[in-house]
Amino acid sequence: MLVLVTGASAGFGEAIARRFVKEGHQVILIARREERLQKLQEELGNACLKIIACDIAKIEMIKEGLSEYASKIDVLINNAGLALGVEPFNECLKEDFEEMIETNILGVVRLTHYLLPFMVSRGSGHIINLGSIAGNYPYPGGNVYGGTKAFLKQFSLNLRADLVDKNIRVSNIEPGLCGGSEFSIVRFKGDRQRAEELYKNTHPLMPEDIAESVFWCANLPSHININSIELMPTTQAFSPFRVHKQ
Ligand code: 8X3
Repeated sequence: MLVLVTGASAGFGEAIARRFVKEGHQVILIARREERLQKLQEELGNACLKIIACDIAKIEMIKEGLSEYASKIDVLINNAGLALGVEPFNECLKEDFEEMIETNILGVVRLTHYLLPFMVSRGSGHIINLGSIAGNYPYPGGNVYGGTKAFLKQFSLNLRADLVDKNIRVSNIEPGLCGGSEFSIVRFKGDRQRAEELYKNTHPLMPEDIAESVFWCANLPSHININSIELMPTTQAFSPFRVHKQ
């Protein structure tokens, strides 16, 4: 299979790329950080057909980079995404929530809109979106991030409705607490200590666990569509509703 992974220079994206290459598949990788992408490409060797060092918001540049391969992509993995800040929404910065919407929603929609017609005309393909438990359950400070992930969940299900007669699969992977990536360092605006605290003395998921679920979805027989997978570490669960008392 030829697999396109966004946000591929670290974390989930890197682990997903490695997982597919390990089983003999080919990958194309998109991410902002060119040096890291180049290093990964060197490691992956011939299995990595191309790297595109570009922000997911720059769809025209991505289209140009993909032009030779667009009609051949079997699996699109919309992984690029971020949480920026954990303040209540009334204290959120405009540039932060706009960047989350730009990357987590528009980045996915634009790239999917570009590649889907190729899959439809070929009569095969699989779109795998990286959602989050934050799209299923609200938590304080999740506001716009949770909203973007809820969008991905519903977008994935609605694509299924459109594509039922096209032999194209759509899956939404919804991880909970996951360490081993830069996700929380970005979420806490570079506060590494706070990010480390979050994962300390617990046993979070790791990027390889997410990669495993993505790989499993993509490698099931083609008549099986996994609509969604919600996965949490065993050490994460639900809290009671919060009640404010005067
Ligand atoms: C984020 C999941 O549990 O770190 O997508 O808030 S969690």
